[in-house]
Amino acid sequence: MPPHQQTSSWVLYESDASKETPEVPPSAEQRKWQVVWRNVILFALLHIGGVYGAYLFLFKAMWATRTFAVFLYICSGLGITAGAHRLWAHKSYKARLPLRILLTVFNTIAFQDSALDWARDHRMHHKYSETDADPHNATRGFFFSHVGWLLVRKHPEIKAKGNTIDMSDLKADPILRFQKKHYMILMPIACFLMPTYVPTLWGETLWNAYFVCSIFRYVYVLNVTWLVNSAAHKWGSKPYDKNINPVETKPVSLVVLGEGFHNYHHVFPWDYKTAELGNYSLNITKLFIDTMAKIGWAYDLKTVSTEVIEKRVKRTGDGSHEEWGYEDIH
Ligand code: ST9
Ligand code: ZN
Ligand code: ZN
Repeated sequence: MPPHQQTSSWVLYESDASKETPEVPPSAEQRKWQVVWRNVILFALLHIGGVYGAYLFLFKAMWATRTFAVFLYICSGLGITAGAHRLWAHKSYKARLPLRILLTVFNTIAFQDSALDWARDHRMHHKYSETDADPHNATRGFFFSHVGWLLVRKHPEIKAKGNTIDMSDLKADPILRFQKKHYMILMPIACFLMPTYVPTLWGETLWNAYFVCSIFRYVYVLNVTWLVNSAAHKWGSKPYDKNINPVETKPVSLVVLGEGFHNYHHVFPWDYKTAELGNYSLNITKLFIDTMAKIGWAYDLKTVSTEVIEKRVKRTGDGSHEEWGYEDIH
């Protein structure tokens, strides 16, 4: 087995501050694609609709409709960042029932498949990062890690190694089971019908409401999410571990509600901030979780000590940590 095919020793909830990473970033071997043409056609149509929706958003829609589209972007985005990612995939904090229900609703508006399936793929992405068992293996290039992985059958390694992922914690949650069981009813209501209906209450046309608040908003949130798999595995600095591909990128972080500090996140995946400091302006998700903690809906927020971070920066960082100015702030 070539070195990049070997499984990582990363354990989901334990500190991997001492984990050794290969000195040469991995690269993928040739692969025969089994293209799923249904997805190619649906995503092509969706993106054409998305571009048209962007035009209506910019030039035609009512201000209330535009505001509602942005509101849905933030809510559905939080359903992915605070819900599927930081709460369910990583268990970086705990949430009480009302927050779990709210995040499930937000998550369903985002239509990125059920939170159970999302978390399963994401746990694979961390455990088998940049190998064939990583669903969006970034060593296969920008396009594959962005959207290509949703257009082809999964690599057999994903299905083979999938059973090493313990999902019992999430399967025990009746809300997540309910979402998965009724996904094909809940998702169309949350992602398409509700966003199309609500703007008609202030006099918007069904046409504008559908293309702006459903299609454009959905395509936009999909693409910024995918940027974390593509751009944030490619262009940026590596203050915490220079031997892996994930990077720190402020531009991406800005549009993904604080999820662009991806070098940090891959090194310390259990930190609820998914960043060293979690500057509010670039990390709306941290602001949201902190607010939920203040009202008692979120608790047990996990983070990483400055000493552990500094040790790791010295041992495997690319030297860019100082440029980020963290030393002065700590
Ligand atoms: C979407 C998801 O877009 C995006 C996720 C992005 C993740 C980003 C992460 C970055 C960090 C967080 C940042 C967030 C930022 C957010 C910002 C917001 C502002 N383990 O999949 P199937 C087995 S979704 C174990 O059909 P195929 C299993 O038995 C977009 N087993 O494989 C499974 O059956 P079941 C909307 C696994 O046939 C069976 O295989 N959704 C695993 O190869 C079949 O699985 C779509 O467009 C595993 N990991 O098809 C749907 N995986 O599920 C697109 C599979 O019953 N997907 N198995 O247990 C598909 O059509 C198909 O999945 C496929 C592969 C064609 C891609
Ligand atoms: Zn990643
Ligand atoms: Zn993650």
